[in-house]
Amino acid sequence: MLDFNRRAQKMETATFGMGCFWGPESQFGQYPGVLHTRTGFAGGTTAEPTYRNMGNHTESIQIAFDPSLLSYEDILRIFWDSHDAVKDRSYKGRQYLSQLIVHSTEQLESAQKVKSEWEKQNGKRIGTEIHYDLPFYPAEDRHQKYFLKRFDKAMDTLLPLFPDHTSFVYSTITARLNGFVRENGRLSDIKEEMEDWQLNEDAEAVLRETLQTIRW
Ligand code: MHO
Repeated sequence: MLDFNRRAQKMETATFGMGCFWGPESQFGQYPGVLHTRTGFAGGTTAEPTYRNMGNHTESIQIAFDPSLLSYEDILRIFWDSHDAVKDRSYKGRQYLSQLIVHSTEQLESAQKVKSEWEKQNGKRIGTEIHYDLPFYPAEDRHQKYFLKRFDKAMDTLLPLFPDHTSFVYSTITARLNGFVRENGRLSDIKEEMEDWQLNEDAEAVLRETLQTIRW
């Protein structure tokens, strides 16, 4: 099967919650340094969280990114600029908390640095919970690439390009398109960026043809 993932020099993981996970999956899917995205639950202790039985977990997204294209500090600035991390978000238990899971001491140091810079610049205290390397539990299929899946015609064209649902979710092109359908990024920018993905020739041809003919 063809591979529609941007080839990366380095790959790092970032995990965070900032309210209903559909929105941030779409927002972060648009950035050229982001390789793939997924939604899930994190930050709690209860076993086997699901959407209907989240326990003490928080709706979160997890992204794979290439730090040579998008730094972790930039991700954190976007994160804190894109939601209200100051107000108490606990009106629905822990479901919509502002939360950051760091995966290394370097990420923790970046978080402390960017947090205090942001607080100084904005004159407010950030209330984000920060945890060290807690597990991330992927959400059910229907919550992955949620906005893209609202476009039935486009899905009829896209799904057959992938051997299974997992490859559909973990691809760079579906991350970008899930952004595009919410006006996070433009189709022309995706086409241009694709030149740098280092796709094999067949995959590139199929993808370009698809983007040319797809109906929304
Ligand atoms: N208000 C939204 C939240 C969904 S999000 C996955 C809804 O129920 O449609 O929490």
